[in-house]
Formats: sequence, structure tokens, C-alpha cells
Amino acid sequence: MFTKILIANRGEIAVRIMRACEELGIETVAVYSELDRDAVHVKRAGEAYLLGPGPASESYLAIEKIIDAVKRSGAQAVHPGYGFLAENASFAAALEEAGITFIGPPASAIEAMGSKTRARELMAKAGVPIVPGTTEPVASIEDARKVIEKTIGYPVAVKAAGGGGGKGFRVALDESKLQDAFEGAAREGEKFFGDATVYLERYLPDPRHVEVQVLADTHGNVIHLGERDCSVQRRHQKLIEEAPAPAVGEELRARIGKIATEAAAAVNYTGAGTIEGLLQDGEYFFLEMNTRVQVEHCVTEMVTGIDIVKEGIRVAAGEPLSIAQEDLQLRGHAIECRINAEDASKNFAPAPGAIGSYREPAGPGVRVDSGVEAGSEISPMYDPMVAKLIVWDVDREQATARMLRALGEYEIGELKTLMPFHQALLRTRQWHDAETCRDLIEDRDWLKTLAFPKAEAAGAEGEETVEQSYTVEVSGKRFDVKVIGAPIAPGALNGAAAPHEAPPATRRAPRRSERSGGGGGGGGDTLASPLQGTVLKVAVEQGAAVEEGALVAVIEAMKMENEITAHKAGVVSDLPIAVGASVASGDTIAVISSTSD
Ligand code: MV4
Repeated sequence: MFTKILIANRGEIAVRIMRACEELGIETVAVYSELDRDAVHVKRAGEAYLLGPGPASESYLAIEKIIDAVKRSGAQAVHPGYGFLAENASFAAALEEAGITFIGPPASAIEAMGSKTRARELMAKAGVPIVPGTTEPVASIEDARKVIEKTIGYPVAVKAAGGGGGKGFRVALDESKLQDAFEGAAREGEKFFGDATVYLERYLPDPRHVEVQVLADTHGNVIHLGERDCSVQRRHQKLIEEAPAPAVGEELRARIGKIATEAAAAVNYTGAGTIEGLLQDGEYFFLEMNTRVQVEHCVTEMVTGIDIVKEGIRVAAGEPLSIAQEDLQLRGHAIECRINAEDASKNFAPAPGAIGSYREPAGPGVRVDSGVEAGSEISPMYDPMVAKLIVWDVDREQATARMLRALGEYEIGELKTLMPFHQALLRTRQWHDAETCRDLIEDRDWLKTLAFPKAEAAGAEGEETVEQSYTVEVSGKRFDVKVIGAPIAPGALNGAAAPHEAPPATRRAPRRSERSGGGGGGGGDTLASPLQGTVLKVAVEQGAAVEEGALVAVIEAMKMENEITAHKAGVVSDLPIAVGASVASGDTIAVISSTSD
């Protein structure tokens, strides 16, 4: 077994891996960027090395710097977590060359699964069912037209060969939309993966996203740990995951488990991996393989009792898997909610910022995987995930009630997160009936009901107002009261009652973004940018009439395209942005004046 591992990641997954290392008696090494000097994963590690400035390209993606830190620390192995370098075959190969163990599959397996057309071809040859479509790249729109006419039909999914996780994925409902879809998928493929190659699949109308966790060792053992359902997604970002999948029974589980282990064996896989697929009317189709530990691995850990991260480390050290397929038992039901710094009511706009007070839920069946504490900063530079809240209970209904209880206990001060979204969604009939909830997540009116309360407009002009909570006792009975008004100095209360949210020392004036309503809206006509980035597209002209929710601009930040939509209907009276320009968080994107008042 290794004695020291370097974790080439940050946030909750870095902490998660360190926990596994500690239990295995392995020393831990963190790496960090200048933005993460005070981060939890850095404090937690046995030792830590600065990589460089905040941008990932100069820190968490800088292969040479990471290898240098491995050498300085004397670590024998590197765990990449997910994201960053986790599915970078040249990183795995570079480590191998330097005599360092990569905790993950062989570079050849990463490579084989990295090209989605190659993966489809391999899987088809191995007898794994794939979504009907092409296994060869489609060179031109004319070629695409021919194949669709002959075999696939409409609607059709156009996907980037270098893609995955929904990046570079467009749908053409009919022939008139094919050019847009084809060019869009190729453009995104080129931008994200440096590969404009696309392929085609039959578009399935309302499938479930069902994925199978696999583990493989270097002794020829390949097992599966059952499936997860990840159908609740937004812009291909998973929001809620659960295990087992509500639509999968014992027979189907055995069938898709076999598909998954055969897929892994076909690429000589080792370590932890996931076969992602679509389930439609009892039919299962291979979509892609994630050659790493996934965000949502925790729900599988909860229902199997197996520590997937520890198994991955054992396998990398040459040890056999600690369990056999026939010993595996599934028990109960687990749900995971991703707690992102996002405002669901504003179309899931990123809402980076600092965490004020912070308290994690606890109690039976509750697990929190986080990498933050009071005072942590959620930077717009990295993933907006603050934490994962995972619960276990004997069945889905009770797990749902437990999740609602735990969400209620979770206190993340001063940051806008998806917690209200999760609370609302888990209370719907759609969730109760185990529907995919796509209609809800795309329903703007429903999302708007999740708006965060605004602390505003009670005081006189120019005077700042805040919302504060107090506990008071009236005739010996406790009441929680909310006071909205001018800030009260803590001393002014004369000790009668103290605000019980944040201690006075940590209270601060709201930042500009909070005063304007938080994530790109504000109360008035101004549509402010919720994030810092580059204007990729301006979709309206000055003077144009827009509907509420209409696309105004696309802003690229961290290679993600963020659609900025009109926060109200009206006429674009000012548009101080241009394609290629940089915008800061809070900058005006457009001013939308009302037409009738
Ligand atoms: C699809 C699809 C329909 N037909 N492919 C790909 C990445 C993953 N994030 C979702 N993906 C989809 N691929 C074909 N040929 C529909 C989706 C999809 C989806 C699937 C199941 C549950 C929720 C979904 C939400 C968006 C897209």
C-alpha cells in the first residue's frame, strides 16, 4: 500500500479522498492555487504545495507543476478526483513515465472512452447496446441528412465526438433545425475539446439517466455496485441523484449490470468507473463511460456500504477488490442533493460569494461531503458546488422526508444556494411519483417562486436596511421574530435579545451584488451580469422589444456558456455591451424599460 498520496484537486472531493487516505493510514498532500490559500482541503492535508495563480490552467491543470509537487513531497501516487485532470490521458501517461501511480484506469482506457465515436464503436463490437445512430464521425451536413433520412429519422441528437456530460449536444426536431444543431455541436466541440467532429444518435423523447457504478482490479475482477438515477438535471448538470433507480427492478439491474461490466472489461478498465446510459421503456442504451470517481458516487456507497474511493486506491496499489459480486447487497435508498451557489429563481444563475455563518446537518442517515466552512469564499473561477448533502433511509419516501429534514437543518449564511430549490422540488407530486421532473425544472414560473427574499425598501432614502432575526420571550414563551429596517448596533439592544444569525464580528455590509438583488436582476430596469466573463453573443438590439425570459446575451466564463435572459418584459433602452468585451459581476448588461408605464 502507498504511504503518501497527492490529491490533485480541491473542494469537497479533495477532502473526501483525504478521509479515505486517513482511514487507510496514508499521508496526504494537497495542492492549491493562490485563491485557495485558506481552503479547507489545504488545512486538512498533511502537507500542501502552492501551484500558482487562480486560473485552473495555471494551477489545477498545470501538469508540470503538479508532477513537481509530487516529487518534492515524495508521494507515490496521485488521485485526480473528478474534473480538472481526471480524464486527461496525457496526465496519466506523464505520471506513469515519471514512475508515479495514477489512481485511475490505464491511459489507454481513458483515451478509448474519451472519443465518444470510438467508445460507441468499441461498445457495439463488445455487444453492448448503444443509442441507435452513427459510430463514425459525420463529416458534413449533407452526409448527416443522408444518414438521418435512411436510418435514424427525426428528432435527432447531434453530439460532439470529444464531448461528454452534455457538452456539445444539440437536438434537431426536424430537417429545418439540422444545420443549427450540426454547427452548434461542432462549434462547442471545437471550443471545449479542440475537436469539431460530431456524430448522430436517435433522440429519445423522455429517457431516464441511469448509470452503473463499476469497480475493476488488476486481477481480472470486474464488478458492478448497482445503478444510480440522475434524471434531475439542468443544462446537463446533475442536481439530484438517487440509488437505487426507481425505474429499475432486480431483473433489469442484473441486465444493465452485465452490460456495464462487459463495457468496462472491453477497455481493460481498472479502478472506479461509471457506465452512463439512457433508460427508455425498459430498454437500456450505453451513452458514455466516465473513467473516474463521480460526484454522485456517495449514493452508491450509502446503499452498498462500500467505500468506492478506498477501493480505487486499493486497486491502484495492486490489491484485489475487497468484495465479490455475489457478496454485494443493496439496502435501503439514498438521495444526494448538490448544494450549488446558484439562484434557481434566476434561471440557475451562478451566485458566487462568501459564506457567513455555517452549520452542517447531522443525525441518523445524514452525510455531508463539503469542502467549506464559515468564511469560505465560493469563487466564480471554479465549480459552484458548495457541498453535497446525502441521506439514507429504508425507502425512497422516508429518504425524501429525511432529506427535507436535513435541508432544514443546514445553515449556509449569506450565500444563495440551491437549498430552496431542493426543498421545493422534493415536495412536488412529480418527485413523489419518480418522474424525471424535466417539465418543472424548465418551468420559469415555478422557478420564480423560489426567489430569495429581498432585504430592501423599508428605510429612508440612502439609508441601509437589513433583515435581522431575533429570539424574544413574551410572557416566558419564545418567539422568533424578523426585523427589517435600519441596522441596529449590537450594543443598542442592551442585552435584551441578540441577533442569532451571525456574531457581530462577522457581520458586514451587503456587497453590491446583494443590494442589487443578487444574481443579475435587481428590482428595477437594469439587468446586471451575475458573473464575470466575456461576452460571446449579444442576442438583442437597442430599441428592441423583449419578452421576459428572452435571451439577451451569452457570457462565457470558465469555458461555460451562460445565457443571460431578460428579467422583465420591455424595450431595450440601453445595451452597453459588445461581443468580445469583458464584463464584471454586477456590470450592466442591458436596461429594459417598461413599455406601458
Ligand atoms: C440524450 C437524450 C436523448 N437522446 N441522447 C446526454 C448527457 C446527459 N447529461 C443527458 N443527455 C441526454 N442525451 C439521446 N440520444 C437526452 C439527454 C438528456 C437527459 C436524459 C435523461 C434524463 C434527463 C436528461 C436531461 C437532459 C438531456
